[in-house]
Amino acid sequence: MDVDKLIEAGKIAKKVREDAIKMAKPGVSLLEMAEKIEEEIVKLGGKPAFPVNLSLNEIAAHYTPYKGDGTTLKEGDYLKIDIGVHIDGYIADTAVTVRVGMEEDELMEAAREALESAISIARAGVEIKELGKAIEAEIRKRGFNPVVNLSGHKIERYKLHAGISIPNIYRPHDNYVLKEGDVFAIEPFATTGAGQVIEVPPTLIYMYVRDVPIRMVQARLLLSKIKREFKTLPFAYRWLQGEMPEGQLKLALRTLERSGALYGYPVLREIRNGIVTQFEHTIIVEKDSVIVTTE
Ligand SMILES: [Co+2]
Repeated sequence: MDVDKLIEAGKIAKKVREDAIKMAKPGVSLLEMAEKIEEEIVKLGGKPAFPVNLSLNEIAAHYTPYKGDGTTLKEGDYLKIDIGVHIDGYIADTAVTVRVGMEEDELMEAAREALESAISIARAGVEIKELGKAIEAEIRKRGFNPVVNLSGHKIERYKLHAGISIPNIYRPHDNYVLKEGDVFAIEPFATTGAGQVIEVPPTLIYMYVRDVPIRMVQARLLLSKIKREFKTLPFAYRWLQGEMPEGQLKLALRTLERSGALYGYPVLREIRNGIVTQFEHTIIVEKDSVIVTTE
C-alpha cells in the first residue's frame, strides 16, 4: 500500500470538494459543475476515481449529468456532491450535502454528525457494527431515518467497493474487525423518507466487469477503450458522449451491459421520495485512531 498516494489523493479531493461547495449557487447547471470539478481533479494531479455524483433532493446517489443535461440548481435544493480521486489507483472518496442558497439544517446535521461520530470511535479492533450503531443513533435522535440499503465501503487499489460494507444501521452480524492499514469510506445517509433507495432510470454510470466475446464491432472497440482508460473504476456515460453517434453509443453500452461485460449503476431514489443527505470521508485505520485522508 502506498500511503503517500492515498494522502495526496485525499488532499486533492478535499480541495476540489471545498471549491465545489462554493460553486453550488442558484442557476448553476449540474453539467457545468461536473465538468469543472473533474477538470480541477486532473489539474491538481489526480484522476477521477468515479464520475462526480451530483444528486438532488430525493435522489440519493449515482446521478452524474450528461452532455445536453439542462438541470440547474434552485434555491433550497439539497445537493449531494460525491467526489472520487485516485492517484495510481489509490482512492479518496468524499461527499458533502449543501443546501443551495441556504444554511445547514437538521437533516444535514444528522448525516454530518453521524459521520463524525463513526470516525471518532473507529480504530483497529473495532467491529463494524459499532460504527453502524453510532451512525444510526445520530440520525434517529434527530427524528430522521438512516438509509438501510446504502453503506460505506472498504477501498482497495483500483477497487472502490472492496467487499466489506459499513451500513447506516446497527446489524448484529456485522462483525468484521477493523485492521491497521484498512482503508474505508464512511458515508452516512439520512432521510425524511422511509429509509430505503430504489433503482430508477436513467443509468449514467457504468463499470468494466470482464471480457466477453462481443459480435458488434463498435461495442467490442468501446469495451477495449473502457478497459484501457478507466480500468476497474466507474465511468460516466458523459465521458463517452461524442465517441460515436448517440444511438450507437447507447446500443453499444446496452449490449455490453446485457452481456455482463459492464455493470450499470442506475440512479438511486428514496422509495418515498424523501429528501436524502450524505456526508463522507475516507479513513486509514491505525492502532489507536484513524487518519482521515479527506479532512
Ligand atoms: Co463512497
